Amino acid sequence: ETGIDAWLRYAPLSSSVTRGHLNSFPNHIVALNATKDGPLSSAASELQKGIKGILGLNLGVSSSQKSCSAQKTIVVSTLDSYKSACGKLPPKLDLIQDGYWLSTKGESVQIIGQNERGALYGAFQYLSLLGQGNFSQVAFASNPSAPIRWSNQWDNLNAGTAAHGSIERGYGGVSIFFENGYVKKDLSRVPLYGRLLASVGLNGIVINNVNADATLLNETNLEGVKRIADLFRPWGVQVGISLNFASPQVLGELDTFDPLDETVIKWWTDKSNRIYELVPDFAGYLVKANSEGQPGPLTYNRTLSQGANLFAKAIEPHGGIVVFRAFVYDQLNETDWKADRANAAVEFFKDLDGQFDSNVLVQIKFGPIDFQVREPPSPLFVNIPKTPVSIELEVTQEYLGQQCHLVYLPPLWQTILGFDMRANGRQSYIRDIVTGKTFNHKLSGYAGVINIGMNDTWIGSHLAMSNMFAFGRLAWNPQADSQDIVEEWTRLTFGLNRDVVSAIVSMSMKSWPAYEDYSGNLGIQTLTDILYTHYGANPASQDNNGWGQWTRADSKTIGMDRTVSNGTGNAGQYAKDVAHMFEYTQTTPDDLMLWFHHVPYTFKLHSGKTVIQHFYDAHYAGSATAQTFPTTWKSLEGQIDAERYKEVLYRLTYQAGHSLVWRDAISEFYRNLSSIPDQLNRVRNHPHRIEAEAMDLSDFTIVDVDPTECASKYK
Ligand code: BDP
Repeated sequence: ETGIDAWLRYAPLSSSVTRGHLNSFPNHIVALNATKDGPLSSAASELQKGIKGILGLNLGVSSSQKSCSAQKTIVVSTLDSYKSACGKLPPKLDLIQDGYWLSTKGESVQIIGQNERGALYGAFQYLSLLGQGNFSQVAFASNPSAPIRWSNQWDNLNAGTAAHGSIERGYGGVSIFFENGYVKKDLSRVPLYGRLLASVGLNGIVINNVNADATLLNETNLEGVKRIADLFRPWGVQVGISLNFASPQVLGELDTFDPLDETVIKWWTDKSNRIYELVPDFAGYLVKANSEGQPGPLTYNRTLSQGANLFAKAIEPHGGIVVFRAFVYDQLNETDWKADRANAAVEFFKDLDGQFDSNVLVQIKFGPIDFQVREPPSPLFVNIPKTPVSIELEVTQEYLGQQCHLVYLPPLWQTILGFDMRANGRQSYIRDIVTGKTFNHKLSGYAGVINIGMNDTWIGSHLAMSNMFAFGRLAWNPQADSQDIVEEWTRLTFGLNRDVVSAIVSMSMKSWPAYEDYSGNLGIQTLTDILYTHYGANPASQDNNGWGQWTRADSKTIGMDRTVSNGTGNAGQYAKDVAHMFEYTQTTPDDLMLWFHHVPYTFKLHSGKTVIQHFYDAHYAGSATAQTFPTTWKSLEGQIDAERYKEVLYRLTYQAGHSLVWRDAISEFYRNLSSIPDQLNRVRNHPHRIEAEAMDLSDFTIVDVDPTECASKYK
C-alpha cells in the first residue's frame, strides 16, 4: 500500500468480524434532496464505496422519499429534508451548523445533518465505525466545537521559475495546487485531499503560503482558484487564500498599498468582487503582515487593525471573513537583555482590541514563539477579549523532526488546549477561548498548518498522518482522548490486528515526550538549528541571532528570564493567577522552568534533580525510547503490508540513530559549556566512533549533506 488512501482505505473486514452482521445489514441507501455535486451526494457515494470495500456489499442509492421508514435502509439527509419527507426525529435534536445525528438502532440507519456538510460528516463517522468492525447500536448527536476548522497550506506558486510549486516547511513533495507560477492544470489530487479533510470534519482550506505571492491575484490564477474551489465543494471544504498586503503595488497597478488610500480600497473591493463572482462560497483571506519581511500597514503608519479592516470591508458584503495572523514581531538585538520576542504579540495587538471589524478573526500560534516542542500558551489569548480568535497548530513537524521522526502531536496540543488561563480570575481553558465560549464570540476555531504534497503518503511519512487525522478530531472535540484518536486512526489505517494497534498506539503516545527528552528540555525550546533549517541539533545557533529564540546560555547559567521583577516582563502578560505562577521558580512547573527563568545549571528542580543532570538523564532516556521503536516495529513484520512495513522501518531506524546524534550533541555541548560532568559518567567523547566517510566504503558514495546538521562533518 502506498498510503494514498490514508485512513479511508475501506479495507475488507475478515469474516470472523462480520459474522452475524451481514444478513441484517441495510441493503439500500436513500439520499434525500441531495444538491448536485454537493456534500450530500458525496455522502451517498462514499457510503456506497465504503460499504462495498469494508463489507463487500453493493448498495444502490435512491432519492425516493417513500423509503424513509423502509426497513434495512440507510437514510442520509439534512434535518430539514428529513422532517418534511419523513416527519419528526426522536428525540428532539440540538444540532448546530455542521452537526449530525447518527442512529444505527433498529433495522435502518439514520444519518441526518444540520446541513449537507453535517450529513457527510455523519456518513464518515458511520464508515469509521464499520471500518473498525464496530456493529454496536448507537444513537447520538455530534456538534463541532467551533465553526472555523481550516487547513492552512504553505504552498508557493514559484512564479518566474520553472519549479514545481514548493511548499514552505512541507516534507511531502511538491504542491498539489501550483507549478511555474500558476494553478496546475492537473488538479486530480485536490478532491482526494478534500475527502480526507471532510472525513475528519475540516471545512475550509487556505491554499497558498502566508508569505504570499501577489500573482495569485492575476486573472488566470483566480480562474485557477475557482477550479480548485469547484473540486473542494463536493466535500464541503471552502477555499480561502493568503494575501500579500502590497499586492496592488507588487502587481504594478498602483504606486501605493496604504490601507486608507481610496484607490487601494477600490482595488481590493474590485478584486474581492471578482473573486466572489468566480467562487460564490469563497471562505476568506488569511493575512500575514509586517512580519518576517512581509509588507503591512505599518509602512504607512497605519495600525494592524486598519490593515485587517481594509480586507474585512471588501469581503463583508459577500459574507467572507479575514483571518489576521498575530505572528507579528520585529528582529531583535540579542544583546538587549530586556528584548523578548515572546512579548511581541501582546505588544502589537493588546491596544487594538475592539478595533477590528466583526468579520475579522485573529489567528494565534499556540505558543508565544514558534511551534516549539514545549511552550506555554500564548498570553495573547487573554489580552484581546473583544476580538474573536483562533488557534494555529502545526501538523507539519517543522521543529519536531520534519516527518523523519515519529512525533504524535495531540498530547502537546492538548497540554495547550487544556491550560487554564484564569481570565478575570475565572476558569478559562484555552479550548474555551478558541471556541468562543469564554469571551462570547461566534467566530472562532482552529487552523492546522498541514502542508501535504504530491507524495503518496501525503505528508511525507505514513505515521505522521495520524497528526492530520487528530487535528480534525480535536477541532471537532478538543476534549477527545489523544490515545482513543490514534487507536481509531491505526485501525482504519493498518487494520484490526491487536498487536499492530497496540504497537503503533504505544509508540505514538511515547513519541512527543521522547522527542522533548532528546531535543530541548525544561522549556529551553527545541534546540534545532534556528537559522534556516529548523532541523537537527544546533544549540549554538540559539543565541547570537536576530530571531529572538534565545537560550541565554553561558558557562554558569541558562534560560530566559521572563519575570516581571528581573526579566523581560513576559510573565506579567498573563492573567493574575498565571502571571503569579510563572513569576517564581517555586511555582513554575519544571517543564517550563527555563522558559521563564535564568538559573544556574546546578539549580535544583522540583524533581530534585539539577538542571544539567536533568538534561543528561532526559537525553539518555529519550533516545533509549527511540531505540525501542524499530524493535517494536520489527515485531509486526508480516502483519502489515510489505511496502508500508519497509518504509516505516526505514524512518524509525533513522530516528533511532538521529536520536543518538541529538543525545550526544546536546549533552556534550552543555557539558563542555558548563564543565559539569554527568553523575553517571555517560557523557564523554566517543573515541571508538568512526565517521562513515572515513571508512572503506563499498556500495556507498560520500555526498555533501543538506541541511548540514543532518550529518557529522557535513558529509
Ligand atoms: C516560521 C516558519 C516560517 C513561516 C513563519 C510563519 O519557519 O517558514 O513563514 O513561521 O508562520 O515558523 O509565518
